[in-house]
Amino acid sequence: MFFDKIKENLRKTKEAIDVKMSNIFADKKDIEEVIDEIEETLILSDVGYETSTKICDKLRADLKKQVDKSENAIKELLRKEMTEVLTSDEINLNNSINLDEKQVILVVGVNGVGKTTSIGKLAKLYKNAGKRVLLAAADTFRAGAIEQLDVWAKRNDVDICLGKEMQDPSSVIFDATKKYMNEDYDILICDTAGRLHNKKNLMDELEKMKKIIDKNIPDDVLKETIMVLDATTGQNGAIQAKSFLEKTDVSGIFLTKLDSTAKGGVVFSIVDELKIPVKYIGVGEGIDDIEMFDAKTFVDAII
Ligand SMILES: Nc1nc2c(ncn2[C@@H]2O[C@H](COP(=O)(O)OP(=O)(O)OP(=O)(O)O)[C@@H](O)[C@H]2O)c(=O)[nH]1
Ligand SMILES: [Mg+2]
Repeated sequence: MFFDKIKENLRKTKEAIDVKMSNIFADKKDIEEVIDEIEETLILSDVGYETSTKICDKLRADLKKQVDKSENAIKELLRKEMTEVLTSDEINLNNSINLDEKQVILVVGVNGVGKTTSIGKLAKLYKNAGKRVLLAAADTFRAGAIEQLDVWAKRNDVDICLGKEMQDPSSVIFDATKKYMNEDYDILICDTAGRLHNKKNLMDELEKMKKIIDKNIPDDVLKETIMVLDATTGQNGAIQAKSFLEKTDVSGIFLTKLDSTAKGGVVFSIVDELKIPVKYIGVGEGIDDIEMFDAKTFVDAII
């Protein structure tokens, strides 16, 4: 049931990869030709050039070692290689999600990617796990942003520190971290602006907020910076993420809107190139449209 839901949510990406793959096998071709076409399919599905090449090089090497070169056997190997990209030792997996750990999560990302909505979903996830959740509305720049997060707080019946429009966002984070400590919450999730007067401004503000979190929150609380990325932007989103990362550290990714795009293959290029784990995925606009990312389940759903 659970697996069927994921499969349905990732249907567009599956169509882009799996259906094309079946066409490759439909005509009799030699094995080299098959792998070349698989590589092309992956590149066209936003897996990214380098990551696709890497996966297919390994596939070629694997296939040399085995006799069975049927469609099923090749797909099985492909699933293995693709899962490995997502679970490689190089990725900092010290932070597999632990719903039981105390944590402060700073949510960052450019405007419109789905930060506020994703915070609403996370709040429900943690609340359902029995945690006391506090939200901080530190996007004081865009008109209406504070009210938007407040709506999610009310929907979830969790507390919130409300900034005032144009208030210094760091002062909202200051108040929220104090309240988190004084009132012994489990989870603090902070919304931030996707856009300020300019990009340098935005990065400087994020650094300021991180410093305040570091100062006010002791080391036994996990501190996360989650970057939200919009999957519908495919490779462009991956490039955008790279430039973001030059300026600020990120501990995990929340990849949104996978329900409405065929570009879900971008997961592989993000994880492979940025070496940052995808921790959550967004699969719709509703409060329950969130999944904790699992590499094997993801790969099995699209191939
Ligand atoms: N289909 C789909 N839509 C989503 C998902 N996550 C967010 N959205 C939609 O994306 C749009 C933008 O979401 P917001 O949460 O306002 O994005 P934001 O990053 O906070 O935007 P700013 O505050 O303007 O920077 C809304 O229409 C959301 O409903 C998702 O997983 N799937
Ligand atoms: Mg927002």
